[in-house]
Amino acid sequence: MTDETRILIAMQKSGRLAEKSIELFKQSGITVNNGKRQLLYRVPELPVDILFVRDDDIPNLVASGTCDMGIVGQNVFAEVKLGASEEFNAEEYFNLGFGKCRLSIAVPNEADYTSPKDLEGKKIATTYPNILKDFLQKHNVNADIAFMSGSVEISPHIGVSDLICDIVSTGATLLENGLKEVLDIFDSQAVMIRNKNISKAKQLIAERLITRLNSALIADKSKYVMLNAPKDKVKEISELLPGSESPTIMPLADANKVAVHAVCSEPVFWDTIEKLKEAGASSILVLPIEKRRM
Ligand code: PRT
Ligand code: ZN
Repeated sequence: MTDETRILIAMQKSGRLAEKSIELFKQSGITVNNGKRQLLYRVPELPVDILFVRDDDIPNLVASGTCDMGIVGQNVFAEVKLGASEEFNAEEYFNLGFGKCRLSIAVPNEADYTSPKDLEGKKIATTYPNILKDFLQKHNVNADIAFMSGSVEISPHIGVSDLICDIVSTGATLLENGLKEVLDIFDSQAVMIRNKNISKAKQLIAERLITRLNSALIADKSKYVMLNAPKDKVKEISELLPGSESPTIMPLADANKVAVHAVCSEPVFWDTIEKLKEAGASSILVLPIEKRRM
C-alpha cells in the first residue's frame, strides 16, 4: 500500500537532466540532495519523495504506479510508450522547458537527401527504433532499423548503417562525424509525467508542486527592466517592453526625462535593447528576478 500523503517522483540520477531538475526544484524553494549513495530523498518542504534512477526506467516506473510522477525527456517517454505492449498508464503532465533537443535523420555529407522517400530500402541506425518506426510508417517508407544503444554517429563509417536517426542539440557531434542533419522527426524537452490513475489526494500535492515549479520557470524568463526615457517617448518605449503590463513611471531630476521600471514576462533579447535605444531610452538595466509568487 503506497503512502497517500506523499508523492514519489522519479528523477535522473546523473546525466543531462539531473542537474537542471535539481536546480529547478531549488529555484522553487525545494531542497533536493542527490548524495551519491542515496537513492531515495525525502523533501523537507513538501510531502514529496524523490527516487534517483536511470532516465530509461522512468516512464515504466510511472506507468506501473511505482512512482507517481517523473522527469524525463519527451524522446525517452515517447520511445517507451510506443514500445509498450499493453495500455500505458503514464501521460505527459507539465513541460519543463530544459533539455531541449531533437531527434533527427542525418546522412553522410556526400549523400543526397530530398524527402522521406529517399529513406526507402536504407539501413538506419538509432537508439529510438519505436519513434523512427512510427515516423517511417506515417510516411509509407520501408527501411531497415538497426538498434544501437550508443555511438550511433559512427555507424555509417563502420558500415553498420547508411544513415542515422539520433538526438541532436547543437549539431557539433554530427559535424565532427561528417554527417549532415536532413530532417527533424521529433522535438523534445524535459517533461513532468504522471501516472494516469493518481489519487485525488496525491493530485493535490502534485498541483502544489507544479505551481511552485511554474512560478520558478516564469521568474527564470522574467526580467526587471529599468531605463530612463524622454517624456514624449514613454508610450512608444513602454510598448517595446515584452510581456509587460503597466510599467511604473517616476520623475527624474531632468524634467524632460522619466524613469521607467517594468517586469517583462517574456525574454528580453538584444534586439529589444537595440530598439529601446533607438526609441530614445538610456541607462538601460535588465535584472533577473529571483522568484515570483503567484
Ligand atoms: O544514465 P542515463 O541512462 O540516465 O542517461 P543517458 O545517458 O541515457 O541520457 P543523457 O543524460 O545523455 O540525456 C538525457 C536526456 O537529455 C535525453 O533523453 C534528451 O531528452 C536530453 N538531451 C538534450 C540530450 C541532448 N540534449 C544531447 N545533446 N540527450 C543526448 N544528447 C547527445 C546526443 O545523443 C548526441 O550524442 O548529445 C550528442 C549531440 O549533441 P550535440 O550538441 O553535439 O548536437
Ligand atoms: Zn538513458
